[in-house]
Amino acid sequence: MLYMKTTFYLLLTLFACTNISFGEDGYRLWLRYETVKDKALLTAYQQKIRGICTEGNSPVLESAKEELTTGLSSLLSKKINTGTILQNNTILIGTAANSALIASLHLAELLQTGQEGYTILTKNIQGKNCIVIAANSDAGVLYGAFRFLQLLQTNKPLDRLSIVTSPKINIRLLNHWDNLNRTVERGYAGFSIWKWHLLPGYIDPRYRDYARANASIGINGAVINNVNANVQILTKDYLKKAAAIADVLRPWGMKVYLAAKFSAPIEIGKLKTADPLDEEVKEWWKKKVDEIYTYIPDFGGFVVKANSEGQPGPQNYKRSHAEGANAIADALAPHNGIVMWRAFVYSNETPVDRTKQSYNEFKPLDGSFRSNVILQVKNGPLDFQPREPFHPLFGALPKTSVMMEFQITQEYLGQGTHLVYEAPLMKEVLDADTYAKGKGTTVAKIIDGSAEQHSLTGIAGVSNIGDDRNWCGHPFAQANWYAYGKLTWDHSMSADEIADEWIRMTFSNDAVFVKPVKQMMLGSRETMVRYMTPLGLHHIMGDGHHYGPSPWSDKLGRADWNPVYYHRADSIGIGFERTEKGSNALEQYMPEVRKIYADAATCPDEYLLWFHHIPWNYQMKSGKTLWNELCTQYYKGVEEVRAMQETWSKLKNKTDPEQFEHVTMLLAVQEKEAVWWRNACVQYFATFSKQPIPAGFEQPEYPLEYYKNIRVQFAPGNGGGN
Ligand code: GCW
Repeated sequence: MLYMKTTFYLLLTLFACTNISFGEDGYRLWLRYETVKDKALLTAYQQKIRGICTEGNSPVLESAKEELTTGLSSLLSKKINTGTILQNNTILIGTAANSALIASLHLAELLQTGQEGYTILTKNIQGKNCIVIAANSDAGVLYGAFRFLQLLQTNKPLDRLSIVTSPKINIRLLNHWDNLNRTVERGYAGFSIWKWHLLPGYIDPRYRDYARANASIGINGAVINNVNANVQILTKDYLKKAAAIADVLRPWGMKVYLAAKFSAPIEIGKLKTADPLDEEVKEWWKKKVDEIYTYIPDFGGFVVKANSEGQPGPQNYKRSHAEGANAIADALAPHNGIVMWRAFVYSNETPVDRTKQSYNEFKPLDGSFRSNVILQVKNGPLDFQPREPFHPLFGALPKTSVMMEFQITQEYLGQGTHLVYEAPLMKEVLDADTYAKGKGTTVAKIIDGSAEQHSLTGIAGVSNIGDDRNWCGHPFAQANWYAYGKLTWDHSMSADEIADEWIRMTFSNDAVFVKPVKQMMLGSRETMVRYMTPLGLHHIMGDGHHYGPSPWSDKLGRADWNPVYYHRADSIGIGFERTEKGSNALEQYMPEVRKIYADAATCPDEYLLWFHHIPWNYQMKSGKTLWNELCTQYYKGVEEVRAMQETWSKLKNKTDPEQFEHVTMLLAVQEKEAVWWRNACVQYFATFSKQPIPAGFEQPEYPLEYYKNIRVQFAPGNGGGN
């Protein structure tokens, strides 16, 4: 045993002495806890941190203690003692309820930390120099422990700590679009991490690491199955499996939620109807929910995708979405469970403008949902495109709790191969001004409940996690999981700040590495917009799998599934007219927002073709014609990917060789695909503009027909059953 311990510390020292670590496979995510490289800092940290003092016990507190102990011993390359006696240079952790020491401090900070927040303070207690991590709940202590470790991981000073924080949003979830057969809808990182067939008997150690990672960024729950739900999840066998997952997640402050299929009363309840106003149906949901709570006592609730993309829903029975949601919500209410009812709906009749549907459907229902129903609204009115304006439902439903749904997985954002840092996209939406209650009513203030005084607040991110060794496929895709989590806790953080933390924790604190990588990440989303859908274009990707460009597609079953429906290119120009001259989708926004977008002259370039059909020779703000600007954007996008390759190539000796190679290869794929997007789109749109690609730009390698004939077979994430 002693021998093993010595070897462990020897190894730690060995790693600490070298500049880089080898064989980094990404499994540890941002929780690597590599020994602090800066010698002076390491010594300072070692002196300040001798041990951990904690009183009381609970599974969550145990997690906090364990994480701190392993994290600190690795970061500081020394043994960390834990005990109940306060000594000099100890970290005191706990709540006033479980620690008499903390209670005796009467910390005013705890009045501001709410249920899940925490405070981290440098404090002299009874003549001893301490660091206090205190909270009102064990979960708060856990979040504080992770934050403290993060301070060391990112080499921050510990001298005058005075952190007081609490999450701005209460329900902070991942949505897994994971099928019971372990395929993942729109997943690009392998199969589902949930080994359903082996549950509940075999508990993959990965579940715990998954929970740790989520806790480290403040995520407090997960919907573990696809919104295109398989009704089996609500059967006894599967509930036992879900309960086994819940047991692993619970000590890390996470709750399990399930996606429920509206027709469950028929499919597994053997009833004749799923009509939400039918007494037997209501009774069925009540019994089912009661049963779930016998397996999972802290079950969070359901997400429901109804009357959307073929899923059954209340409209099958001529009932409204509110009537549907309320019937299920009533069953959950006695247990404090919630229903997250998705607003991503569209009717069977092809509409004038698909982006108007969700608002048209839900706006009239404001005020008719139960208090435990929260409407889950995608960030934009269409569908997770590289860029969309914010969804007009944000700010339009003052009497309804509304939560955000982001897509972390990169369905439309380069899938598994493109380096796209999504925090700028998320921030763009969160910071958008709805003007719902005057200037400054941002989307963030709608979803954190502050604008309209809602206490049921939530945010969901469609997970990008799979069973790939590194969890997310692309090493940089981990940053999107991380950034999403950070923003769920504090949407006022900047994309820059979050990237900075992530790079330092995941790769290195070396400024020579951090600076260029951060720059590359921060620009990457705009770069992707440029080579895929510049100037407000949208939905011009491949059919079904959504991989690669296909702006010419016009043969799909419904008009609004086809790219041509969205770009509307013709001999005059390009773009979807959404002002009153066209579909008037703009009408769904507040007058101040309308004013910004209604006039092509003032509408920002980013949204021009989203809201306007613009003539090819229209003069843009840049002075160029629309056609020239469109080409310029596509070409610039490709150039920027090449610049990313250049930046990365210079960092060869600054990071782990395995990861370096991985990213190098993926950037090469991204460059090829960016060129594919550019060449396909520019040549296709040229058939309408009847203008050549401007002089000076490299000519596409192949003619348009070549790109039209590319058939992508077996692209991941598409189909596979649920
Ligand atoms: O973007 C679309 C996806 C579907 C998905 C749907 C939804 C789960 O292509 O795969 O289905 O959105 O959000 O329901």
